Amino acid sequence: MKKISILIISLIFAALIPVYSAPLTGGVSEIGRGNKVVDAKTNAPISGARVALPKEGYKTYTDKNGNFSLNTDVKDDTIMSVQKDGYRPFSITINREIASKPMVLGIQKSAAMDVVIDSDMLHLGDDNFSNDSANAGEFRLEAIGPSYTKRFMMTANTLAYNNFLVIGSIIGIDTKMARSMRQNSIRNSYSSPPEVFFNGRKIAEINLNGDNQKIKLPRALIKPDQTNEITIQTGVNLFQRAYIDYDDIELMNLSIQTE
Ligand SMILES: [Ca+2]
Ligand SMILES: [Ca+2]
Repeated sequence: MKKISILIISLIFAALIPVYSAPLTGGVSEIGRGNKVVDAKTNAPISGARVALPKEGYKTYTDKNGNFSLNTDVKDDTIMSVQKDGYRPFSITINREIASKPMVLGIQKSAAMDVVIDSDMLHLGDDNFSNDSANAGEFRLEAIGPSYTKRFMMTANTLAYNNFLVIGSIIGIDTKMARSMRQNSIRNSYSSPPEVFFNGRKIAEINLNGDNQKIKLPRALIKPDQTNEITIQTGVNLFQRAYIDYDDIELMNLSIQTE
């Protein structure tokens, strides 16, 4: 009995030693440190901004000097978002290389006529994708299907300006152009581009992944002081004939901005 308890105690100590010794030998990683959120116009630090990596289920807030650390592992491309009351939703696609250097993120004050359509991360597609797809390793949210539709109001005075649908960030597009830009490593296939519809008319195709993509809303299609509708439809794998394989993509921060 005594031998058994000694054995158990030794096993507990053996299990604890690596845990305690890790910080002594490994030190504190500098990756993800030295980051800051500032006002894009004044460069003033912004405290209490919410910084998130939605797919990693990670969030943190900036301190009183606008500083924040990313205490999580970043591998492939992933979307980082910054939210703060009174400012436009901000997002940027980062990866390990980008996260390993200090990031200074300038966010813009929101304008009176801005319409935030969606600030959540959306996954379009069918949850069926190759490991070679753009950002395949990062998908965690379940797909909501091949398309996303949202209705929103636009006031009559927007007609005096240029209005844009702004997509904060988009990843996972596997078009021929995305492949030629080395945004994925698929060799044998590609997909048609995601399509954007405004009030039922196609207004754009999105061929590349990236941040802050702006699509002009044709003035003639705007319904002033009424409900307007935006639809984003993901593409299909053009080399899969046996069944429909929608291109799995993720996007974040949809808004209407006026200039
Ligand atoms: Ca798919
Ligand atoms: Ca994809």
